[in-house]
Amino acid sequence: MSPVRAVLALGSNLGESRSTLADAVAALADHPGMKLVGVSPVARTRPVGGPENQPDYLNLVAEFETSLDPHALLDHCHDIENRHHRTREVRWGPRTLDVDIITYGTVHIDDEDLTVPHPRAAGRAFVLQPWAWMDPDAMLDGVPVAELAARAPDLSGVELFEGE
Ligand code: PH2
Ligand code: MG
Ligand code: MG
Repeated sequence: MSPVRAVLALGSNLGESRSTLADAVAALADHPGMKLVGVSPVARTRPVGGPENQPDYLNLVAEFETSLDPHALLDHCHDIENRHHRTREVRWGPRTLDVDIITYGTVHIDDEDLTVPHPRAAGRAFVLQPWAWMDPDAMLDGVPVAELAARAPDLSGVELFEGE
């Protein structure tokens, strides 16, 4: 199988989020079927959905060249989440680490385990804005990511994270 470009989105709003995200990108890349192509700057983002009063998130997007098929890539993402003690309790609730597959080449998948492109990515600035920072020419299903970011309802809650 020839390698495919996959875009992954990472988020964290519990624990040492900045180092969790850095460790997770390194762990994702540390696999024979994965090669890191690019990482976005980190965004500090207000939570979208989920319980009231959860902490702000740090989010980033990373692009990989992968020889894993989509479900093997999903398993790899879950492995890395589990290493960071991710528990799955409240939908959209606070988490140490979330790793989502946003795109897998231009492939469309919709089965019980995986929907690609990610079904909500086109409307989420916490994914789109870091992605556009990383790759100003990126496209999602034929639409410029930067354009989608500009009209996403949560754009005002997304800012560049410069450390604290
Ligand atoms: N992830 C969610 C739901 N809401 N909000 C922000 N700001 N960042 C996230 O990563 C996020 C969210 C579901 O995975
Ligand atoms: Mg998610
Ligand atoms: Mg997820």
